Amino acid sequence: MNEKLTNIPTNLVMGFLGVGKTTAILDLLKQKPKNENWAVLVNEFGKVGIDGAIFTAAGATVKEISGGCLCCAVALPFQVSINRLLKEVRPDRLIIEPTGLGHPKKVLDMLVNGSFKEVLEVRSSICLVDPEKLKDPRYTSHENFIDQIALADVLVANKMDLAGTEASSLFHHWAEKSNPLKGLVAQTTQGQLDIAWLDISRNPQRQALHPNAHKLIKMSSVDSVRQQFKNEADGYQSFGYIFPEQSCFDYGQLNNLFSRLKVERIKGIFYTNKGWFIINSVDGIIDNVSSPASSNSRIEIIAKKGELQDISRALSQCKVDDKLSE
Ligand SMILES: Nc1nc2c(ncn2[C@@H]2O[C@H](COP(=O)(O)OP(=O)(O)OP(=O)(O)O)[C@@H](O)[C@H]2O)c(=O)[nH]1
Ligand SMILES: [Mg+2]
Repeated sequence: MNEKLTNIPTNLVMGFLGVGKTTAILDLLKQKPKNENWAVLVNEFGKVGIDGAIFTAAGATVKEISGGCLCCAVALPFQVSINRLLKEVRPDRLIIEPTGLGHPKKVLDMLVNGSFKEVLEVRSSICLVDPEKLKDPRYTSHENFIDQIALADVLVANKMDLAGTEASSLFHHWAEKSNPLKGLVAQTTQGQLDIAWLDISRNPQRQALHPNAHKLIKMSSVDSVRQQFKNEADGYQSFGYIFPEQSCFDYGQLNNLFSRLKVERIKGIFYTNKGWFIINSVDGIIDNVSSPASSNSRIEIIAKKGELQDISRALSQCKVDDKLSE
């Protein structure tokens, strides 16, 4: 009979949309001791999950929960998925990537005080911050952004290659004013974290400043025939599209379309005339990485509320011949 699972080291890797959470977890997985088995649970705001495929392509054991955030819309699937992961994988460590739009308080409460109390040992919560965002009051006044920083034990400035001196000193100011002080403050690029930071202990004295700010995400619209999904919460909207298996897109036209969109975040997996690609865009910087074949082409776009309309037609116009007819 299997031994009862207890005290599995568990970490949250949080931070606002596109700050580099997935990049950081992929880097941590490369540092994982060979004899250990880690599981990753990733949560996406939109219904069309992309990060799960990125982790799977990197060979990680992953469960993806999409279509809301862990604390509200998908709280139940969250608990079911953790149970399943623990049972199937019996991991030596569990890493959780909550959606960048989520509020971490309820997630931490569920892990620390809920039914996982005996099973998981929650260690440091790591928050990544893009220092340039600290210059923009639209972020620094966003309650979820503030509380991701407030509840972190380890605070890391990522994207230091893009950070100017003003942004860098703002980051230090935020770190210094945190109370209790952070267990560790660091700066990095490409999400390079030291694996030892995962074992820094959690400080239960950390308090959310806006514990009730986060509003329940509702799946505002699901068109299951056309495979189009919309979601909305806390001033943001997501649009998700899943395309028929045989769709093939023109690589150049897709990139042209994405470069014209003024949105917060684009994540997609596409079969194109140049092969399979993962497309990632934050702050207008588009990053394409070739990818193993996936089940279908799909995309998730997140924009501030009212700043994006349905782009299904524009996407369809980027299609070339279907794969099956090649
Ligand atoms: N310039 C620069 N880009 C980075 C750095 N770290 C990550 N990125 C890029 O930022 C984009 C988003 O990275 P992700 O790791 O997907 O970010 P995320 O926080 O997981 O995004 P969401 O899950 O959508 O919130 C990708 O294109 C990364 O390659 C960095 O240090 N510098
Ligand atoms: Mg991610």
